Amino acid sequence: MHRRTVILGVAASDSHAVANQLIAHTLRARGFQVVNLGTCTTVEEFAAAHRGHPDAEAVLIGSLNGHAYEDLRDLPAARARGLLGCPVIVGGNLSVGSHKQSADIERLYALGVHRVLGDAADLPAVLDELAARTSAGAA
Ligand code: B12
Repeated sequence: MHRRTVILGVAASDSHAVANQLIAHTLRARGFQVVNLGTCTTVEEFAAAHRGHPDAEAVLIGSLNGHAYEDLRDLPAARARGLLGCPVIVGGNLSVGSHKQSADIERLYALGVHRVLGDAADLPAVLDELAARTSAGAA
């Protein structure tokens, strides 16, 4: 039976582990194979994990310390090298400070992130939507 796979981790400068563990637990309980790279994961490490699991539906990257943009700056270069060809979903507390601006989100999309989410509870629905879109494209 085909097991749905996702790659999960926390951005390179970030050591916040709680949401990461909860997300892994929740998705495993829903039947996903979760390749969890844990905290302080570089774009290069996400790309290596995707090479090892090319069937992964998405790469899920958490960031809480406010430095998501800086940590993901290598994403366009990785894509230009043909790496990380699956959807990348980023979530958490994505910029420094309590006042969030739409520009903080827009610059993540400009790096090539597919979805930016505030709440990990939205992940299952978003993964289902992306999977449905992929299989509709393949049909
Ligand atoms: C616990 C904690 C720590 C612990 C972490 C311990 C550990 N091993 O995890 C310690 C003390 C180490 C720590 C350190 C730091 N922390 Co801290 N920390 C927190 C705290 C209190 C709770 C975080 C937490 O675990 N929440 C529980 C989880 C379940 O909730 P959550 O993380 O918010 O996740 C939700 C969403 O964000 C989202 N989400 C999270 N990840 C993902 C991933 C994906 C893929 C998706 C889709 C969604 C998603 O879904 C979750 C459920 O809704 C928060 C404040 C707060 N109350 O949130 C500050 C906070 C995150 N920390 C903060 C800061 C600044 C730091 C430090 C830089 C402090 C310092 N000067 O050293 C360091 C950073 C270290 C580093 N290199 O990253 C700030 C970030 C500010 C910002 N972004 O502007 C916060 C918000 C505190 C604050 N108000 O200032 N921290």
